[in-house]
Amino acid sequence: MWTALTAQASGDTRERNLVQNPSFEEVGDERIPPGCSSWAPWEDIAPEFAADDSVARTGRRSLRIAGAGRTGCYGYWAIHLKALPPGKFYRVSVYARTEGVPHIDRNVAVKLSWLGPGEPKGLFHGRRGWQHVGRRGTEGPWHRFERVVWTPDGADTLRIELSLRWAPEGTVWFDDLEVVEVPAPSPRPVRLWVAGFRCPDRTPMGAAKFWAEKIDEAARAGADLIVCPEYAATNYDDPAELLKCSSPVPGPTTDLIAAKARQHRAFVVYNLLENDNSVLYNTSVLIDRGGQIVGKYRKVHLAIYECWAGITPGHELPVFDTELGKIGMLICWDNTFPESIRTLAQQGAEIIALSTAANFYERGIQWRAFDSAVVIAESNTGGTGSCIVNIDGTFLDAVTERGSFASAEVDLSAKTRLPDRPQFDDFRSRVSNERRIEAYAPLTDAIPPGDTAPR
Ligand SMILES: [Ca+2]
Repeated sequence: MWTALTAQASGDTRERNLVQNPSFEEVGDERIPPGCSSWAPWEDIAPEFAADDSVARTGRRSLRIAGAGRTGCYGYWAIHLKALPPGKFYRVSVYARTEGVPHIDRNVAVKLSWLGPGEPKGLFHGRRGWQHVGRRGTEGPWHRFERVVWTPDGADTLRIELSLRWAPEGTVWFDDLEVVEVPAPSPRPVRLWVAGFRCPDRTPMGAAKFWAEKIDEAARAGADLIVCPEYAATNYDDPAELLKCSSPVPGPTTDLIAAKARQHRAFVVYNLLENDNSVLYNTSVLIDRGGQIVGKYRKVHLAIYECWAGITPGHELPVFDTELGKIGMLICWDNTFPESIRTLAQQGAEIIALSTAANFYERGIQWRAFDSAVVIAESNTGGTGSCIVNIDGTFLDAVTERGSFASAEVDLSAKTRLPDRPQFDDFRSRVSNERRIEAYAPLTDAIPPGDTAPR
């Protein structure tokens, strides 16, 4: 008690590990570390559990699970932390090393379950949410798993599961489990603004001047990120006209938009027909508060008329790490392919700025957001269809009449819980971690050079 009081009085903020025996050095009866228990669904698929004196990250011992040659092997070491107060945040971390494990992110899982007092501790019922702890890096042969979690409503017990699954020839060792209380993450509010106006001027500078005025309007609404719609130069029948509609990047049009971004201290996503030495791209540019171009992306999936007109596709779906958060951009037809948003989400995108010229995403847009747990800010050239969709697929705001805008604030630090569905706590992490890329080979199987076989 004296130590605790002294630490408090001196403002010592050293983190205290809530895990007893975190390095698994002590062992009790049957050489099981106190506080740990092993579990498998039934004997035929049970892996082998042991405290291992031959492998350790620190001290001289670790927790081992081996697949024991059993197809379908599945089991975990469980550690419970009880009497945790509500509304607190914790950083959970553990180290693991493997041998003979085909895919560490599939076959080794560090999972958390939250249990309430006095509830049945069944496999499914009684859990008040669960979360994955993702792999964050390596230190020598050891992989570090880490994440920050919080005590959900009604829960007071954290159950940590250190598991091996579906790796009959694999072995995993765990060591140095740590759970420490950390401050609640700071809010990360971002006010999004999407245009619902039709631009009457299709010349590059005419369009830029029109959108510069709209950026003034967005700034009055307090926007942090302003999304302009797809430029959609109208005359795709006449290549000479199309060239006149194009602009270099950077160039006079982006300079004008950048000046507005700087004036209003707002981020802007601006779409235009980019001319790069007479090669044309449908390009969106991300400009920061200081008026600097953070990056650009060129539409990957071209509309068929764009192909006919001679526009060239881009080949990348980049994500830009900004002071607002991680931002990905999409242009119209790119969003028709769910792979586009998933590719951005897997790179950590939190906000997708979608510039469109067609209003046929109205229903699909909600599933696009839900599928990958991202915020989508869509601005449509035609006006209606512009909207802001939250990570759970709900509309935060939408333009229903042409000539207005939609605006909403999102907190990117918020727990990504789906309302009324606590078992989906942190849906984004689950989607990311539970993907099975091994089964997606037909999606990612690039056409080899010279391959002309029909597909
Ligand atoms: Ca140890």
